[in-house]
Amino acid sequence: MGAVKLSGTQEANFDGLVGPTHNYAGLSFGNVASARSAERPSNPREAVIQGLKKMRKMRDLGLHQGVLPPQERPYLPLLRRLGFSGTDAQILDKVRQQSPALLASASSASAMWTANAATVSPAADTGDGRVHFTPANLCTHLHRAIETETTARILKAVFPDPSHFVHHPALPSTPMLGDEGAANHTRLCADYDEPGLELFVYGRDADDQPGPQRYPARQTRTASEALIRMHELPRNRALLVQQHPDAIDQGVFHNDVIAVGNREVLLFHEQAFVDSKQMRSWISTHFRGRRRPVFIEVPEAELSVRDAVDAYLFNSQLICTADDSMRMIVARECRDHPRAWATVQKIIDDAANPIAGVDVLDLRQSMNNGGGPACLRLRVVLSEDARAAVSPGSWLTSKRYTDLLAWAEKHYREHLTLDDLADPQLLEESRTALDALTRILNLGSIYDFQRN
Ligand code: SUG
Repeated sequence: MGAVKLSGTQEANFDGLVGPTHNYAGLSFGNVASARSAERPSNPREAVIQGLKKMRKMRDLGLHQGVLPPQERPYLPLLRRLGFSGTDAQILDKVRQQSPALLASASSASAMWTANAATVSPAADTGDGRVHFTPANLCTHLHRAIETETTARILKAVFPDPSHFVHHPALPSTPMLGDEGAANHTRLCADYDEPGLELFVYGRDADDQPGPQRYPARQTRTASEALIRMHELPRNRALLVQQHPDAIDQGVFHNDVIAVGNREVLLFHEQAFVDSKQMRSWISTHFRGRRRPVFIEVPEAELSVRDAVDAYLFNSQLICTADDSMRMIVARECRDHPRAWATVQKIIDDAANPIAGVDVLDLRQSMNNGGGPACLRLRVVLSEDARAAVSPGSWLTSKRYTDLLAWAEKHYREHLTLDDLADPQLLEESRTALDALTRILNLGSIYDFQRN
């Protein structure tokens, strides 16, 4: 871990640690990997270690890397609220018998995909010069909707200083305001400390607009419009873009499965948006600063949407390195896919864009649920002062990396099936693990079981 840290205003990544109940329950209709993996046994320990190695790699590349904790699962407060009563063990037994689907929803480790935790607008873009956070309501799926309250609490603990950070409440949890956070939000800028353009991608408008026929569109235009107002973004610096309904119907359940932006670069598939021509022209007109926008549009004839969904090429992270160039961080599935890998090579070889290299990560445990490199991280652009205002225990240091590896080895199982979710011992193990984690990350009592 010797790389020089990037200084000045930079993008930091906050990755979600995989929770001890990581499993494959097939909960996400419209996410083809989730359906394909349903009921397969998982390996939570391998999953959390794969995520930690990813964070370490980012840190080795000189990036500022933070850690967000997993959530308490199975989530007993949900089950009690739905009328199950008795001791924790009795509740788990009842729900296993009466509604295995509810047990699965209450047990998902889905909070690991922190690209869905919140929408974040950097200080340079907002009316009051502070970083704005709005936790996503994730209201299309129960297992995700139950993340919001704890996520809000965690974000406030990690970004506590009101002179730098503003925390909005999540949007009301109703289909009209479906909000899935940063997975449908991209920022382009000439330099991170300058005002940027924020793109808000939605899958659904008013009911009379043509939308996807097969799979749900999770992000609504009405939600994105509210975020623009709440984050005090000037209207000439925020654009609403409609995701292509056909892409959603082919398994593009979030825009980050088909497009990714970093600094001046927007890498996207030809069929990502309803009208990419109009989007490109708006960006070119409104972009300010010492660089020009760079569009990398991958045609369907080169890589189909289906290929993109299989290989997760667009779910790569694009990161800036100390020499001002960029690298792509891709999942192993991308290298294993000949057409996707050819596209990656082409992008790297093309001198018209600043992407100069690629790193490959093994994230198979998360990928099996549709979570690639970009899903696992929440990007937060921070000045040096704002970085100093982040709760110090949330940064990945060499020591914390070693502590977290040892913690995972100690507390996580290597084999988990859906039948195991009702095991009271698993609940106990998870709580013990999370309690120890809040001490490693120095976050105080953020979980319901610690507070009650
Ligand atoms: O919401 N999968 C997640 C994957 C989220 C990926 N995030 C981004 N693209 N930013 C989802 O569909 C699967 C859980 C299961 O089936 O067990 C799941 O929730």
